[in-house]
Amino acid sequence: MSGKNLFEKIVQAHGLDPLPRPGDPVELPIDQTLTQDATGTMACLQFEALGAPRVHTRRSVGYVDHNTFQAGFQNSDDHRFLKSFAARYGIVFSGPGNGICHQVHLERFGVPGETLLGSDSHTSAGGGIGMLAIGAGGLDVAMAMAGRPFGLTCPEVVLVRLEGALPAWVTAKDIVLELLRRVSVKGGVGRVFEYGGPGVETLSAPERATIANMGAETGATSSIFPSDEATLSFLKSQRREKSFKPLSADQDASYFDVITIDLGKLEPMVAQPHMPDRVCPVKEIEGLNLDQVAIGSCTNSSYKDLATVAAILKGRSVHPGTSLVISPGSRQVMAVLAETGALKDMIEAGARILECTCGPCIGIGQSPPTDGVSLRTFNRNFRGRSGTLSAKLYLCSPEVAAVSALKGELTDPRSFSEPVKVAMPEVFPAMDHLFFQPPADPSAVEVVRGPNIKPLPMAGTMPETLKGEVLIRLDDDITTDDIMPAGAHILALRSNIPAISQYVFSQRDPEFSKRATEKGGGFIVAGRNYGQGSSREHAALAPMVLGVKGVIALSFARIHRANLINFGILPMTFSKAGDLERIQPGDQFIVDRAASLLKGGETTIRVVNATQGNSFEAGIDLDERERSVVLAGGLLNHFKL
Ligand code: MIC
Ligand code: SF4
Repeated sequence: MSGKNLFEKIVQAHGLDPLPRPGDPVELPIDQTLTQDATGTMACLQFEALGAPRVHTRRSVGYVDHNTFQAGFQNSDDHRFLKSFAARYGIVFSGPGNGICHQVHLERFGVPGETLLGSDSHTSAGGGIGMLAIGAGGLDVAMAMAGRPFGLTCPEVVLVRLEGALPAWVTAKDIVLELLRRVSVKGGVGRVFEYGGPGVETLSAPERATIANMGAETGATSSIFPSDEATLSFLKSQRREKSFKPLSADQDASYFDVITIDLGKLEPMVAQPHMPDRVCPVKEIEGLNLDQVAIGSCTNSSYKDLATVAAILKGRSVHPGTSLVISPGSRQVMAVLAETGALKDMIEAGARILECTCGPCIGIGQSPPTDGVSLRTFNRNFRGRSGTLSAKLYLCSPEVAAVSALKGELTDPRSFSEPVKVAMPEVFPAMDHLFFQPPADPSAVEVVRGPNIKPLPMAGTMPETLKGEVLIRLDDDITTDDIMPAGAHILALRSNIPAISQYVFSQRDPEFSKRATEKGGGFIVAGRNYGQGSSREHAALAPMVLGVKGVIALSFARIHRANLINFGILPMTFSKAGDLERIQPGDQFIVDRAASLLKGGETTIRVVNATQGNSFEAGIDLDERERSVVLAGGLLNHFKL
């Protein structure tokens, strides 16, 4: 019998014994949860609907980090609601300005070996310190807060073996960009990437977190690193060494597959518009003029990242044709940058310093000009995500970004100067007084709601026959940003589903919402990897409100598929690509006996195209729990039945 990999060790320590096999439905106990403002209001309303008096996890933290713009009362009301909700139900509250959830969670709350479920796709960043950290929809996180295990399909575990050490100017970001180049934005679906090999020990915990974070762009369920000396030294710098626990895979552990990356052979990389897997070496497209350079986000806003940026900028000046904007990942990062003078170096070089927030990453402020080119240290470059539909977004490391900001054009830093070295502080300021701990007796706490916080919409049980028109036909890799766009204006409506529903597909097809309402709903058809990207359940909840009954795609992204099920929308898969090609928008579909067939455990269903007078077979490959959830009209109904 072979030894165990890290994923198996962690799930076994959480009571999954015998170990599940890839493809098995799993109920994973959750130790910690995190929520953020953009997905958190819904998760809170759902938690309330479950009727639990208090959270049941070891630790739940509620962050406000995405929309801290407060243009109008909507945001501010959400923040107030979230703060009072946290106090009422036993959640630690991290308010606006404290920093981006993944960075702060790593610094102050992450524990190697524990499970973390977050209502944000980049929750996987926790894998940088050996957590089994998974992104999910808000309703799944609400269930976990209420003490229920997380239902998922057991992933295949792939070893990413790192060999050698990174050359000068090549970084952790280039490792994950290389992974994306090789496996694509679909290559991680149904998988966990587990890192091993001698190259691992050359990487610090924040560097590992960069990789685990952006593993989300491959569609992976999670990414995980061992917990070792580097983890201990990170936790010591946070005065949290008590949370340390060594963790590694057995020497003879077995894996579904092995990907080897020779770090010594990597070079600075860049992802081109409009997908994070359109990766090439920087030198191939060097010289590209830049309107904007944006440094920050949960992928690259650690102290090491930003101190390196400051050292590059020190005594120099940002190119006059380029706007450089920097958003530190957390207050402690910002405080140490201030203390060491690095902040002054950034300011004097001409950088525009923002609050510690997601900000430009999600189109909240700093949108590039029309047709503008923006180089970003972020993790997503989907069309329109910056708030400017015609902008072109490129993704790179902080080093490439800083050097390019000085030149005003995309630059391979190896041609720039000797590599810079930064000293890491031995200890970071904890600033724990800036987290609000919930009171032991919450009976006096009132949950405060503003007028933008609307009641939770619920679907009815699934009808026997699904009927309606094809509302939209889409191609491969449709993102949740396509389905439910981001940006300051729309994000302010995250707790107002009737209002946000008017924006479904608004950047692709501005008439979608109106048409869906007029037709009384219908179907969405799409290619591969439908719903990749964010965990936002609004991309399922809003279509549900518009009457969408089913989505037929060649394949689905993990979190979005789960969200569709959670809101009673049936995900179906085309058996043949040709079936998708034949469909025209406006075709009338009838799926007879859908509920009975689903109940009976059938794995295929016949879809009749009444307009074209033909029919095709679609897969309904749902496990038992998923079937009952869809039949009940969603997870909340299922739970209450
Ligand atoms: C994102 O990066 O797309 C977000 C915004 O963080 C989302 C969550 C959301 O839409 O609120 C995510 O990654 O899950
Ligand atoms: Fe925030 Fe961007 Fe990270 Fe999402 S990817 S959590 S928007 S910084």
